[in-house]
Amino acid sequence: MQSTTTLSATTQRYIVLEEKYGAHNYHPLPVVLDRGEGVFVWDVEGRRYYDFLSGYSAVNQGHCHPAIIKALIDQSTKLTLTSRAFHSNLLGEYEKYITTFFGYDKVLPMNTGVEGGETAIKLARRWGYTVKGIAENQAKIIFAEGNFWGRTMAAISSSTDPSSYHNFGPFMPGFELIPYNDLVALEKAFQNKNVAAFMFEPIQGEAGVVVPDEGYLTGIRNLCTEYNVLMIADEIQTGLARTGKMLACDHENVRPDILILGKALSGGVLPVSAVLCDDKIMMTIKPGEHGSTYGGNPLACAVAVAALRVLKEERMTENAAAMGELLRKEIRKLNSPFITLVRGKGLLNAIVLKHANPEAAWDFCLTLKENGLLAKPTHGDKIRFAPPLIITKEQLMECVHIINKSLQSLG
Ligand code: PXG
Repeated sequence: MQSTTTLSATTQRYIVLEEKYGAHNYHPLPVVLDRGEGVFVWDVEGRRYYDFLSGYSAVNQGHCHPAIIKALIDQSTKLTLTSRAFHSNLLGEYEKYITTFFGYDKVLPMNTGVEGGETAIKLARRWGYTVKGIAENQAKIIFAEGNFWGRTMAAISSSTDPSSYHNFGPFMPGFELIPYNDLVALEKAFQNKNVAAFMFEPIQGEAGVVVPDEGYLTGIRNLCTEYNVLMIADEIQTGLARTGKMLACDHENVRPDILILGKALSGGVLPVSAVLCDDKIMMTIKPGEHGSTYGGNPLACAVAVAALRVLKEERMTENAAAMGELLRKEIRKLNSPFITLVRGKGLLNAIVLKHANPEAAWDFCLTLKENGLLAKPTHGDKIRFAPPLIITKEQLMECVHIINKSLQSLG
């Protein structure tokens, strides 16, 4: 690990300040950023980097996208928050826009991704009791091992990662785990009549971009329909053009019963999440039974419409598909003995690094940083490569060059 003493005094000052006054719940790379534009970010020394994390896929549209920032600035001078105690002139417009965009009857607006997940589970439980007829407090939600959907008590209650749940118990009851990418296990779990929903990521992001077999999504859809269980797709990381389709479920033309979106729904500008479903599910929650001070605020509505609009207008889905294909092909062509695997869809990719040194992935990210590209390891040996979806072919090839140069130094 690089010690902060090798860093410039300016960079070090910012890092020391965070370490002294901030909780130690993250382990960031030693780089201090103060500006972003498109696929680039700059540090406080003025050095430019390609951003290959994109705020964990929140910045799909690129940093400070002009149309999104314009929507933010224009709306911020008019009205930012009404609370849901009153109506606003933008909420209905936004709700109409996003439900038409994704083809659902209704949307429930929230803020962070994990709140979207919590909301989806509440909806599923309520539907389970009032529509499916599950006995009181008996509802079960099934999750896949390796899932990640945030850090609240409910989210860590479904986690199989000790660094998420250890010493934070007791946990939420009514959650059950099965292996990911395993339709036999799913059908077995569905034998229990109390199962209300299966909540899953179409590609597991934080787990290291784990892509399931083709047919998995279709299999989930079919089993959910057959057993009257809600299919909840957490597309917070996979959605919004990231994987080369507007939704990752579109790769198999599958429509989830409940769709959760977040992250890039604001293009990285502010926390905006959404839960979409049809009336038969959404209408089971009545006035006063769920909410959030900031959910559906006018500023978020204006930003979200702009964030969705530019995805379509600038054909980011198509670019993500083409550039992702190119990135995987070019990395495979490098034939590095240190890369055991390149996987992903669109611009949600990861490499698996093989090296005698257990710190190799971290060290490799430090070298990438020195060479002008920011990426972050996950689960030790995996490194996500997920640039903004507006990256051009020339930029991508420069990034492949940086990756190649950095691999040489692993020696
Ligand atoms: N669902 C998925 C699939 C995610 O990747 C969330 C839900 C939660 O979103 P919020 O906005 O509540 O963070 C995520 C989050 C981290 C981290 O360390 C978070 C994510 C990915 C990697 C790291 O917080 N995604």
